[in-house]
Amino acid sequence: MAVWFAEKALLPDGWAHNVSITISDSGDITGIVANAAPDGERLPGIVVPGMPNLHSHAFQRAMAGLTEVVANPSDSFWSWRDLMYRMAAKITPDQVEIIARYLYIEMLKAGYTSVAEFHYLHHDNHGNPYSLQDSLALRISRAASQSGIGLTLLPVLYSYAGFSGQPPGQGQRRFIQDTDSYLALHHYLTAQLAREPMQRTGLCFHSLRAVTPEQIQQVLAYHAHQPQPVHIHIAEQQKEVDDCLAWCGQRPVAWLFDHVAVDHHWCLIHATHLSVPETDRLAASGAVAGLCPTTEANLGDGIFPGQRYLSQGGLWGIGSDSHITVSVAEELRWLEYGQRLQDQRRNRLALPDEPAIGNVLYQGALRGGAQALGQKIGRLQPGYRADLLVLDDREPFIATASDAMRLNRWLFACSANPVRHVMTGGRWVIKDGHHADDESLSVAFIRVLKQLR
Ligand code: NGQ
Ligand code: ZN
Repeated sequence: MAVWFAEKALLPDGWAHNVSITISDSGDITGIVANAAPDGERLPGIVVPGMPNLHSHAFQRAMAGLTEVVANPSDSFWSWRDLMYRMAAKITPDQVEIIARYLYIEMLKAGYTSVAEFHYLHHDNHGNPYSLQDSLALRISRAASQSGIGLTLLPVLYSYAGFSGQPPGQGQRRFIQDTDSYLALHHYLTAQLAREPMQRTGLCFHSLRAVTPEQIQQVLAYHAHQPQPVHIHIAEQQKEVDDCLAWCGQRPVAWLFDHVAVDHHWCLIHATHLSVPETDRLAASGAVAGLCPTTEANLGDGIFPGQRYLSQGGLWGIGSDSHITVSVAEELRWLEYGQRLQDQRRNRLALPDEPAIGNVLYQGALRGGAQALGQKIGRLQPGYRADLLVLDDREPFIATASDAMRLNRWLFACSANPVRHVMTGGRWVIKDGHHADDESLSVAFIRVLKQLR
């Protein structure tokens, strides 16, 4: 057991002062007392809960920046995807693990203390399955445990290239499973991850394009006795909406709600293109909208109807997805800025009882992110995992901020990252901006980038 003392800490209902935080040997918070007498070791700075990252394709970190080159005048999400397939086709198991380890350390430094990995890289480069013991998903699990980040591992069911069961293309050969092989992988990984205290599995469908309605029903029926997080990409691009309308006469989110019991276990990734009724249904469902503003901007997806969704009480969280950038602040800032650019107004994502945008953004992303990962995280509260950030109180904007303005100052004013120390599961993983494996992993990551260039 350890007792820490923070002069300022962000609790579920706001900032508290002189907070004593007790953490068990197993890494959970067992006591929080505000206005306490100084006791225990002082946390050198300002304490906030670590942020869950609810959407990641780790291998895509290796191609960040390389696709910002015009190949043809109509470059789009779909031409980016072809380049992504080319990267996915050649990557080796060792490379997957090194990229993920390096990325997860970048995430920790950025303030993400857990990640949901949407993992569909299943087979070797000929499209032949690995044995379960050699599955690439285990490389992800190992990368997470070695970096110290929490993990919700989402092995992905991916069977088809488009609506109505179109046969997969050559570029998708490493992704393709049927329902049985998917369930076997999920079962195996769940047993393996039971040994990792900060890891769990969840269910995942790549998209309505990549699975049939029957497959969704089969997987959910198989797991009906044990509900768990369920993630899906949905309505990311207008073309997906158009193809879905051509397939069934309904928009993707409307179809999902009419055919599947979407509840608080679900996380709908992107959900960019929503009609007003779809926005309101998603908000009322208790499911999480998994927003990835920097990737959605990078890929030209569109803008999520954030203001309406928040006004309807919708839950949401953030993901760094393709990892074009790895920054909690940038993700949250762009969520708000997208709304401003679209509406030609300022301060869009306020709530009736919370006028400061930074507070709405940070607390909202903690709540939705934790729900989407299905873990006891995202709150400095007894019973939750001790995942926390210490912000540098020597940083001028952080040092001088009032309680009401502190998150606004971080998210909208700091040009450098003020995250100084990071604790996950009660252990320090980032100290003064550094991870114990920084040097060895930079060398390994440089080697991988050269190999993949
Ligand atoms: C993915 N990426 O699965 O990596 C997707 C695109 C697709 C993002 N949505 C590929 N950012 O939709 O098939
Ligand atoms: Zn994605």
